[in-house]
Amino acid sequence: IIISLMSKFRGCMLGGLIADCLGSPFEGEMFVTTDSVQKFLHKQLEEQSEKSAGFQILSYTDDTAMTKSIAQSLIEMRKFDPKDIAKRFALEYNKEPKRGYGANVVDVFAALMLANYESPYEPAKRQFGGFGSYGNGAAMRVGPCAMYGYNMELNKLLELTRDSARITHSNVYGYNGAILQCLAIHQALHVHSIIRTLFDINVYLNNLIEKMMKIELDSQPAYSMMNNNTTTTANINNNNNSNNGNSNNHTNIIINNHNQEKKIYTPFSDKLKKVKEILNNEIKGNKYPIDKIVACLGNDVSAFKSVPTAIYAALKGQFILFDSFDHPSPIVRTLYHSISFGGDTDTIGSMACSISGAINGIESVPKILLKHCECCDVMEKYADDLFRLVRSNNSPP
Ligand code: F2R
Ligand code: MG
Ligand code: MG
Ligand code: MG
Repeated sequence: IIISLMSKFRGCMLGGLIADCLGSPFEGEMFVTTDSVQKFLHKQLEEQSEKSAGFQILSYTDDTAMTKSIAQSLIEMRKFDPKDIAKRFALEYNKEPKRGYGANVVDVFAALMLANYESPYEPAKRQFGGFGSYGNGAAMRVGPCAMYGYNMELNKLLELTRDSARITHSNVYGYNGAILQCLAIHQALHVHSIIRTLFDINVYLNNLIEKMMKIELDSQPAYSMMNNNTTTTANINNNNNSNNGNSNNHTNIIINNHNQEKKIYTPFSDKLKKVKEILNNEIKGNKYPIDKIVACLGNDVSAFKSVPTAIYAALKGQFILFDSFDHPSPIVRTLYHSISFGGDTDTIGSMACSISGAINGIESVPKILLKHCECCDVMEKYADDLFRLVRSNNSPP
């Protein structure tokens, strides 16, 4: 099956939307039971008229609000314009502040507005005592960058994505998480048929690991600054929200030829290797309980403990395994896994389903789920506009 690029753009945009809307009722719940997720999804998938009593329209959250702002800006400006994006973020927030934004990012919006959007990277740098946010708020909105950059040279795409992130997230974990999510979508858009075999999964992940490794080797100064800091809340290993056992496991000690120890930090690449290991074992028939996966990959609002989790959910959803939700669509299975992890369900779901939608196209998104979501017509239009922009401008500046 060959899926058209337009279908992939729509799948990416609307996949992100449905999972934001359907995932948000579970956001923040630490222990979600698979029974409750199954019941919820069965109810949303039931064929019923939108006019029937009790038909639920679910609201989108900050994930979609910020994705919309980036899409609108790229479409209207026909280029990446950080001041314009900053302005759209702030105005959108002021118009509808109750979309469940991150607790701290809202201070960036206020500071951006106060400075009339001059120096759009400065307010974010002042967050968290100068360490910047490592939340997943930059990764969750990166879909339009991946689509806009479909034909871009890799280095240009990376620069654009990093800069789109830095408007709110200046911490290396925040912007590298956004870069990883962008590359995951970008690769998914470039995959020419569905992912069917363990071989396909390993090709996809090896590509991602190779690219991420190079990026992380260039990020050593920023990583060591974060990891040497043990006194402030900014140290990601000391994050109290964390429920994983991976503090320190992303440090590689290298002995150089002067016999000195040198620490090399490749946290996201290391997590991707774990994703690969778990998926290989699962596809070969080994079973992992959900709490073990969550302990290993994470499920919280930090980019480090949510972006690799989303990539895992997207890839696992391509298969029908012993613990899959019984549905023919990979995007529905991905949504089910994402919500079952608990924690940041709207965001992990939204990132995972935008990858899945980019692989499988809009045909994989059940129409009935779209009807449950606020704003799906607008999101579809943005996907089409971005598609036309990419087609008319084979390599955007
Ligand atoms: N905020 C939420 N969900 C909770 C409330 C939703 C609920 N429905 C309600 O409104 O009642 N969800 C959204 O936030 C996440 C994205 O967050 P973003 O944009 O990254 O925000 P922020 O504030 O920059 O970071 C989030 C938190 O992470 C911790 N943190 C980040 N950097 C830190 C650092 N350097 N040191 C210490 N802590 C750091 C802080 O606790 C931040 O508040 C998405 O889930 C989206 O859906
Ligand atoms: Mg949200
Ligand atoms: Mg909030
Ligand atoms: Mg969230």
